[in-house]
Amino acid sequence: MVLQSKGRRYSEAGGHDDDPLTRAMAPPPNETEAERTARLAAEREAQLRSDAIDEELNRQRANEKKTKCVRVLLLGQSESGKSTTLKNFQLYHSPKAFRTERASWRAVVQLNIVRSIRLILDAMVEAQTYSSSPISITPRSSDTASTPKYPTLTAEHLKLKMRLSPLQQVEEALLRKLTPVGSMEFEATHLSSVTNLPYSVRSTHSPIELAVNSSTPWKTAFNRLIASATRSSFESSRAIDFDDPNDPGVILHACADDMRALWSDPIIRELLSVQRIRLQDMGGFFLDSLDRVTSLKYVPTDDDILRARIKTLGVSEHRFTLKSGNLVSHDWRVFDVGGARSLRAAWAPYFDNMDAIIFLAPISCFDQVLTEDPSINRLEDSIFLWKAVVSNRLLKNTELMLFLNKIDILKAKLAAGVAFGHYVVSYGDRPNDFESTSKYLMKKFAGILKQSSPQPRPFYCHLTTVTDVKSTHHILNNVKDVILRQNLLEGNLL
Ligand SMILES: Nc1nc2c(ncn2[C@@H]2O[C@H](COP(=O)(O)OP(=O)(O)OP(=O)(O)O)[C@@H](O)[C@H]2O)c(=O)[nH]1
Ligand SMILES: [Mg+2]
Repeated sequence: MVLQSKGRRYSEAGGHDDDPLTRAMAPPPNETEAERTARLAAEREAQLRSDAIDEELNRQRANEKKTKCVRVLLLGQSESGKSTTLKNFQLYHSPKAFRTERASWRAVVQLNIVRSIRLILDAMVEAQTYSSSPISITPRSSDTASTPKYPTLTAEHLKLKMRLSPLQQVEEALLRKLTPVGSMEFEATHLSSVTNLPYSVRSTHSPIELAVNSSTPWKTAFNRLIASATRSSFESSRAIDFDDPNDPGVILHACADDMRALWSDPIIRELLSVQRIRLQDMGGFFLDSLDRVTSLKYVPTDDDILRARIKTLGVSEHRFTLKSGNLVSHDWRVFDVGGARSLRAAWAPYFDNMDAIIFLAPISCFDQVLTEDPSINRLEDSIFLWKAVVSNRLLKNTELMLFLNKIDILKAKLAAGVAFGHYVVSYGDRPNDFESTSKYLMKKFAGILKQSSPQPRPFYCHLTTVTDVKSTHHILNNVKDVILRQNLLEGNLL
């Protein structure tokens, strides 16, 4: 029963329904039959329109649901291979865009060559300095008895050294190209030091390396050139102005014979060996391809781009869309961060809301130390980082994919007789071969996951060489499947 009083309507329950919307919707008090029929027809039509809109909205929502975002973070110490893994994703999912950047990578490869040569020249200076004085270099503190003997450099070596001095100009020109004028974000303007030296030597080298802040578009230095190119890989070679007399490639080409002579010289090889400098194990090693990479018309191949080394300072992101078999597509976002110690504080904000982490541990580095802290062994640092990641509660629901990386270098090192057990004491006198060492390390990392994870988690581990496109694509496909399956199982993508 409804009581009417002073124009207001009250229900028996004592409430009132003088809601303005209800009043506006109420039929006029003196509605005729014809008006009523017309009103009901209009209401029916409005209802039909509203239903159609609802249907369209539901369809759109269903479509949006089908395109969910999968977020993957690449973690690991500096030089572990994070950016190289990101390059693999780019090469796989956006090959055309990847290849239009060849002109930028050409400069990085050239800079990498200059760095390798400079390391040899530095080693020669060191040999000259110490040749007539007592040598203070020791392979490890425990090996003080074994004092390395430097080979004697000849006048020809010193001539070579002098003839290669124009490379300093090349280095400066390349750095000017790669680092925009006045950019305060580019902290580093020098090249990397050697980190596979004996502990006592390493601290004497300055640890600054060419780095780019990914928030700064360093590749725009080459945009003028790239803009004129079409997007095919063949055309991208035209993006390079080969006739530019100031192209650093001109001096590099002129120095090619001397660089080759230096790198193939047996005395220089011996000198590097005494100083425990294995250039071929370092990122950005191109000395075995000098003919090709110093040719005047050199354009980097995909493989060269994967091998080129430039340190990351900021955060890079790569997006791509993947269609699954059932036609549901997912947007993927892969984040690459800087791995140097001073940059690790920037990782934490990315921990929230990550579906998976690909953690890279370069296991060939068992005999090396961190550039940023020569008192820390690189393998030890990777293990420490892995433990920190697996035990982090924010990441307890994040899928972890471990890449024990740089196995090509590990194999070469073991074959060259570098003793794993000498650096990893707990390994004891087990065989110094790849099968045994890799198995030992897998067990070690698996054990840490088991012990330190806040909840039981599967151990996904791959032995990788991420500079190898073919095997890496195979592994990344597998990783993508696992991430997708797990996320679908957990309902994150439904
Ligand atoms: N031989 C070999 N070289 C590798 C492998 N993985 C990476 N590299 C090289 O090692 C160097 C360092 O790799 P990056 O991908 O730049 O390392 P990063 O983890 O991004 O390093 P930061 O940016 O300093 O954190 C590059 O020159 C790579 O080409 C590998 O499996 N084998
Ligand atoms: Mg990087």
